[in-house]
Amino acid sequence: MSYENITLEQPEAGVFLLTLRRPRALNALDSATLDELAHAIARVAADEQARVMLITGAGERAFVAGADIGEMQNFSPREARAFSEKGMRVMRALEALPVPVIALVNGYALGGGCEIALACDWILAAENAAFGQPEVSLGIPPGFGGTQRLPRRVGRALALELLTTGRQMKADEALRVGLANHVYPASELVQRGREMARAIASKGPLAVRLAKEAARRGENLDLGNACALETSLFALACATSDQKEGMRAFLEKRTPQFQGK
Ligand code: CO8
Repeated sequence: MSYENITLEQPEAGVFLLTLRRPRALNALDSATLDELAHAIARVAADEQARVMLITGAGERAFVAGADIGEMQNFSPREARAFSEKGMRVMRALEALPVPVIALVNGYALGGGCEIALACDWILAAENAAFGQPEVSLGIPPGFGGTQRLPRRVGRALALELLTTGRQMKADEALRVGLANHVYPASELVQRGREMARAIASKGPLAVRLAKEAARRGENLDLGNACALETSLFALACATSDQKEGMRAFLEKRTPQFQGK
């Protein structure tokens, strides 16, 4: 499949960079873009050499300005349901990727754009980032998971304020409330993302996947079961040659050579 609205590059081994590219609509998500996203995410999911994925928006103004309002304008309830379900599948697939996924939010991340960022494992924001769920201004609630992931990320009270007022949150506030992990000048954002990706790619690949799996799957378990899950995954890691290599390298005071096995 060739893409028209996104690009998927591999700037270095194991590091994928997905860029949303619909400049005429500030990278807004229409059905075709969601299909392309689903396809690209499946490619990364199937790649055993994948270490980390970065997602950003083309241009200087927007990460993603939401779902495409032109496409949604005349939706029947049936079409709206199908579109919401398509978006939901993309967000779930993103969240379920076995490798860390980092959103590089450069400019507007509104509506479906904020929902993509929330489906990523964490967010690096440019100084001009603006997050928000402005759907109520259009007479709709969010439809790609924003009502569920935003409260889980920033707490129910702040999420409900944002969801019901449509207020935009700037980068400094996003940093303060824990929505963004770091804020950088816009011109440095991709570079900083790539540096972080490189740092992750240098670690034990299976250990990184297991850490993500434990954190993600444990989220919906009670603490006892979540810790039992961690124990099982920890024990599994000790069946890998990477674990032997990582510990041997430490004791021999050298850099480990991980094989992902
Ligand atoms: N959809 C379609 N086109 C868009 C969108 C969008 N979400 N956002 C911007 N554009 C277009 C504009 O129409 C404009 O096109 P044109 O140049 O042809 O007039 C172009 O992008 C540039 O936009 P502006 O001229 O408006 O640029 P500004 O700098 O003045 O403003 C904003 C930038 C603030 C981002 C403004 O464009 C804006 O408010 N955009 C809409 C933001 C929004 O409401 N997003 C939420 C959409 S709803 C949603 O995401 C729901 C997801 C789940 C749906 C499931 C239900 C079925």
